[in-house]
Amino acid sequence: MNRDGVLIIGLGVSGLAAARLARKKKMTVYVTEHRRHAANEERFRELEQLGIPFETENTQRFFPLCRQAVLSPGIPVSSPYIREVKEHMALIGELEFAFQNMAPGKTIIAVTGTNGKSTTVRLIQALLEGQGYTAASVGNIGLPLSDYFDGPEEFLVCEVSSYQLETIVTFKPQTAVITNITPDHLDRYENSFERYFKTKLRIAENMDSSGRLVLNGEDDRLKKAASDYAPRTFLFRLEGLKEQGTTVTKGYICYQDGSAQEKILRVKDLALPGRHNLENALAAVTAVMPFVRSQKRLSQSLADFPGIEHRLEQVCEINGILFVNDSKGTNVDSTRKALTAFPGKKVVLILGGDDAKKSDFSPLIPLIRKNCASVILLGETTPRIAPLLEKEKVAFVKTGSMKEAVDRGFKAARKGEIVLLSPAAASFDLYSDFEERGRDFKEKVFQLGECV
Ligand code: UMA
Repeated sequence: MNRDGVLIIGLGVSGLAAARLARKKKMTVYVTEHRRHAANEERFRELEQLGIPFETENTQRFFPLCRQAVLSPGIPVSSPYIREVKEHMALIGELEFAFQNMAPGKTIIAVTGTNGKSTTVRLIQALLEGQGYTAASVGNIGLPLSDYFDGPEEFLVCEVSSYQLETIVTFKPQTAVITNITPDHLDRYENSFERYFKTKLRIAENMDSSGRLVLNGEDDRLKKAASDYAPRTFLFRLEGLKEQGTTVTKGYICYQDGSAQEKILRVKDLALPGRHNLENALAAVTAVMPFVRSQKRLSQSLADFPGIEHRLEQVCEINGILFVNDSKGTNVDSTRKALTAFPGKKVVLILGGDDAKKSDFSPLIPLIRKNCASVILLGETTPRIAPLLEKEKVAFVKTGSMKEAVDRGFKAARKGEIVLLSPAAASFDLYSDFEERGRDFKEKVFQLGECV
């Protein structure tokens, strides 16, 4: 029996992209996916068109034909099926598979971190394009690296999740950025922040001294841990930066390398709102600096960048109430950042979602007390958040749908206040992903009345 096949495990967007890549590279490929339903029907149809054999339950049927498995990031390596797979063949993740097959000549800038990844990725792409390069934002942002392995782009700006880093072997970006690391996804790491932290750092494990590692300079633990790695380290921090990297001096975003300091842009000319976005901007500048051809164009692209959908996205204003979609706020830290993005304004917060992560919501309470007029609870987390708010005497209502949450938020908010969807939880209790949740929020907002 010929054992040269590749077994793609999972037929989400990653699995499909890996299957396409394998087929283009003329590999013998099989797909195993444990569910066939309306939402993935089109993917199965594509496999049929490509002539790729598949099964709709995870069995051992293809094991004797395969030497390598390619895992989708959402499937934990510790699951019983994956343990069986590993007894029969080598296992890598989709990101690693794409990297191993990457066409030569591309520069990969990889971005990981708990929050700010997507904004930083999109901003790096915009800054590179502003310099005249071709670039794409890929990876965990929703566009698997496998779909870009032989594309025309000179730069691939790749958002990388901890899930993807669990299964790398040789993945080696030229530049890596770690935006920040705070607790998230701990359910996947036996509740150990240490394990999650170490997984994130794997982004730099194959880089050598020609690489550039961009780190959040406010995180001493990160700086210390990164000193074990080979690439040159550049930092970003809002103030007091002594090392090489990007900081704010006298109201200007400044880049410093050695003794010289270059002014890039006045902070108040940045379109992106919030302190955390300023940090993302500093990170992005630090990452692109070696590729800058025109500093004037760098300043312009930085000033013009409007932000991304579902991330503190200003939807519209109705009767003087601003609606903000932060559906991508899927963890506690991210919602804390959202709550500090509107200084001097009171917020009606729509909070809650899927409870699989069993996050501790108590770190939100001081900011809710300080910045929120009231809280609208939605989703599976309600029974765990409600008692916390009750204890702190914070006004809240429980709702059962996005429509109800938006209607209640609109009624509760006064002129000049903000209705903010920032759930601090994943969306899978009511939606297929945070994008669907964000779109639903916006749709319900648009139904309220005339937007300005
Ligand atoms: N499955 C099996 N057997 C199992 C378990 C699952 O066959 O035992 C199947 C599932 O039915 C599913 C597939 O395997 O069809 C798993 O797919 P997946 O969950 O890996 O999803 P993809 O569509 O491939 O999307 C993944 C990322 N999803 C996750 O990491 C959970 C997407 O990140 C990413 O955008 C995409 O690859 C492209 O790189 C999403 C995410 O939530 C947005 N990421 C987390 C985050 O950002 O916090 C890490």
